[in-house]
Amino acid sequence: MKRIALIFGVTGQDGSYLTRLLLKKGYIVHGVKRRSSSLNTSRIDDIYQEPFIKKKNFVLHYGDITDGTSIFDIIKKTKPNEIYNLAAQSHVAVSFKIPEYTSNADALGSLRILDSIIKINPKIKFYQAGSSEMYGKVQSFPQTEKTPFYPRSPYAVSKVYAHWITVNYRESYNLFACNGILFNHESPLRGETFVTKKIVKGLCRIKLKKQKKLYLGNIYAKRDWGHAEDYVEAMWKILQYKKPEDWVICTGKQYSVKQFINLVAKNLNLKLFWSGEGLNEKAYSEKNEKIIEIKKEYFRPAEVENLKGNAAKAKKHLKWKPTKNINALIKDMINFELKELSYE
Ligand code: NAP
Ligand code: G4F
Repeated sequence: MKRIALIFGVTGQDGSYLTRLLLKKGYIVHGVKRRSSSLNTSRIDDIYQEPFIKKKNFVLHYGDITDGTSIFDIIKKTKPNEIYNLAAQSHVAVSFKIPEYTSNADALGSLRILDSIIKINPKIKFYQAGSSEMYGKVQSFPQTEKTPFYPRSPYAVSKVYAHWITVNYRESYNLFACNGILFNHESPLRGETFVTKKIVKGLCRIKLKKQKKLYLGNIYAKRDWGHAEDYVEAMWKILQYKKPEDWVICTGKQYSVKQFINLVAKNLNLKLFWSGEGLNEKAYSEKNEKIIEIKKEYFRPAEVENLKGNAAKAKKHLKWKPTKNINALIKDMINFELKELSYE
């Protein structure tokens, strides 16, 4: 019997990599996409061209994580063995602008799926896309499954709710429901307004003289950045483990946004000269052109300054470890961007 997976958030960065992984493993994959006035399937359209996929093994359904009726109907119709909840308003800064919607989608969305599972088939395995943002104002270092949460944004507060409702349904109804606590993971398919993609795209365009300047916010925040392709493998492993548990997935290495900028610039052979402090900090090119400036509008009302995880549990029990370091990630992102720019 072929295994059936249902992915909420199939059109996102992780949805795209997870779909490819599961199809390669022989799953039938159902994905939930939102109705949108412009096309929102660009990350998954080319999956149909892949030699490993039979068209009938990948099916898309219209639905929305804020709409309980569509969630219930899709789960009932597709009869999945595994559900991956990747759907979210996933931008932390935007969550301060649309806190109510973010909470509805990111917190209650998970509840809606869990509640449909107990009504339709409690044997369905469930993966919740948790986030290192839940550690927020970090209470210990590095962060593990035991580190207490201290969320710093409506996004992170919503993810904490989703985390605990997943634990609660696991304990109350004996569900195979798991939380992945994933640290930042990036790729060529990363959304354009996240900082790594913004930096890679911006510096590639500056290098090719298609753009003059890049505007950023807090470049002293530190993150533990991995590659999304590695992290979707962890999601799958989490649901294959002998019992349902919660897992930290990270690289254990930390860089500041400024270090990330410098690494991208080095890879592009762009020399950067930094000067000034705070909002006046700037980076200049060899020809003394202002390339990077800091803008207040990109700072958040509350910041998460310092994330670095410890994935010892996943390494030991899931036999998972990241295969791509920061340099491999940056090279992958740059190569993709330069190829895209060559079509412009
Ligand atoms: P992403 O690229 O922003 O993708 C989010 C997905 O959710 C998209 O398919 C989006 O659809 C969909 N979505 C948003 N609102 C929805 C709604 N109301 N109903 C149905 N679908 C909706 O995010 P990602 O980077 O792939 O992350 C996947 C998940 O992991 C998210 O839950 C995120 O919060 C979480 N996470 C991400 C990271 C990371 O570093 N990437 C780390 C930890 C946790 P559209 O394409 O139509 O917008
Ligand atoms: O790339 P970011 O927007 O990612 P952030 O806020 O860490 O959230 C991402 O990772 C989480 C996992 O920890 C996910 F749960 C979440 O869904 C998302 O995928 O920002 C990274 C850092 C922040 O400290 C931010 O203040 O970069 C700083 N930053 C500086 N200038 C900027 C910018 N962030 C963005 N997006 N844009 C800037 O211009």
